[in-house]
Amino acid sequence: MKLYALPGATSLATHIALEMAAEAAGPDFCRFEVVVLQRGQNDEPPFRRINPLGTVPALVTEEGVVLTESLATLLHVADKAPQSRLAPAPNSPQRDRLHMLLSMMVSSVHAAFQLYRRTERFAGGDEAAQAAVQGLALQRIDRYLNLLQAELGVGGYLIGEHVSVADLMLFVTARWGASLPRPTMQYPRLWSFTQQLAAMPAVKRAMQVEGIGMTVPPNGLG
Ligand SMILES: N[C@@H](CCC(=O)N[C@@H](CS)C(=O)NCC(=O)O)C(=O)O
Repeated sequence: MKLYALPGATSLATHIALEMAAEAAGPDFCRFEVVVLQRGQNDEPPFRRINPLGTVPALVTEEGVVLTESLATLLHVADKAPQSRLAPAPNSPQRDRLHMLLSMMVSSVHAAFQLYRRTERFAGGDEAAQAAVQGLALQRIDRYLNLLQAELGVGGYLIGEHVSVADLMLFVTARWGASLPRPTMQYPRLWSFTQQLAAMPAVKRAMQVEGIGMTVPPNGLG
């Protein structure tokens, strides 16, 4: 498999999933490669030929199919390595919960971050309009971070006692949130979850390959 990523972008969740899947499945897991694009390279013809939208993640599967959209890439990797327990078994209530939380994060929550961090795409160059959009985006993000924090179970994860791909998406989201006016550190259970994940070897490896730490620029990527 080959994953195209931008440093610290949504693709980080799929990158960590690949690391965790390989860790759990050992030689049974297929070889994978991660191509870390630099900002702007995603708009250039070589990558546009892979994903015409220019967005990451883009995952070339073992079958040679290009999968985009984090929901699809995360579930693909999880299902390739059931030993990793990154996704509960299909047709179980926990799998339904995984779909619900993942879908919320990749659609509503990600969109709210885009409103805040890529405001010019929605409000144009008008500074007053940008400030209004950012204010509304922050309210939405706060609502979702509170909700997701409340969804963390007693074991500290979103689903049961084991890390799932929903947790990986939450980690990426919480990392972005560290640069907000109300940063993730002010959501105590969410921040403790974030630190717990940041300490995992697979997370550290992926972040090292992408050349990132826990500090995030306040705008730009998203
Ligand atoms: N709905 C997509 C969103 C993908 C997306 O917008 N990714 C951002 C990075 S977080 C990106 O590629 N941005 C580059 C751009 O829009 O130019 C998903 O869930 O993967």
